[in-house]
Amino acid sequence: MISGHRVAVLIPAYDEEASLPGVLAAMPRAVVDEVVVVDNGSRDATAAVAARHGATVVQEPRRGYGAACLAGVRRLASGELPDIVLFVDADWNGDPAEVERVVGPVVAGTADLVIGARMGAENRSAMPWHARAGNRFVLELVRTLFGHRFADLGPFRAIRFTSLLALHMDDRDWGWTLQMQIRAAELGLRVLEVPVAHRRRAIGRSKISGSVTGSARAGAKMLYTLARERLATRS
Ligand SMILES: Nc1nc2c(ncn2[C@@H]2O[C@H](COP(=O)(O)OP(=O)(O)O)[C@@H](O)[C@H]2O)c(=O)[nH]1
Ligand SMILES: [Mg+2]
Repeated sequence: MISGHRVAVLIPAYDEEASLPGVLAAMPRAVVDEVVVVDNGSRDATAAVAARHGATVVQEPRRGYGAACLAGVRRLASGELPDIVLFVDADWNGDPAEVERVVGPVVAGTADLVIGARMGAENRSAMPWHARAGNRFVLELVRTLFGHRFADLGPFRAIRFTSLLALHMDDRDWGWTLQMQIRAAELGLRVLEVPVAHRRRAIGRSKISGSVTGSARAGAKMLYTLARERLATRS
């Protein structure tokens, strides 16, 4: 609880038994009220590890990053409503102080969506070239097609819960973060990007940007999302 704001953390997880303990331990208790881990059909002990470390576990057997996030949002909407949702990847190893930096502007009422943008020199080595290139390409298309300028599509982000519900998110895959920021901007929400450090996954296996084909697959999903959003908003 921070200044009377209930903060829920949502972590989509697929085979993350190794990295979850570190992520869950890093969540500052002074800020975070509840952690929901969505086990997206993991073959390892993700669910048991998450529960043991105090998280609420939601099962979503239908695979997909967005599908997992949607399942988590549905759960949050059915309980004690949070004021703010913070999305955190299961391999996150940023500085715990960043949690407050990303949540802060929503608490202060100066932003509705705060995107942790992976900027700065230290990130250049942490993100493989194909992930960086894909990110840049997609963001350039967003600028051309929608006129919205973003520095990143990073997963680490905080959003006011009522704003999130107003976006009627439905992307079930890697287009999730892209859809969120396009819709937020189109709806006229106040979107802010704050720089965060991005370090290479310390433990466990990278499933997307760990390989060129992984990045390409995620990029293709994003282009699909981009086309869909463009057709929906300008028809
Ligand atoms: N829901 C869901 N999450 C996934 C899947 N694959 C990876 N993830 C999660 O998405 C996040 C990013 O995956 P990661 O492997 O770290 O990708 P990278 O950062 O690009 O290397 C992590 O929290 C993973 O657990 C999947 O198929 N479904
Ligand atoms: Mg990762």
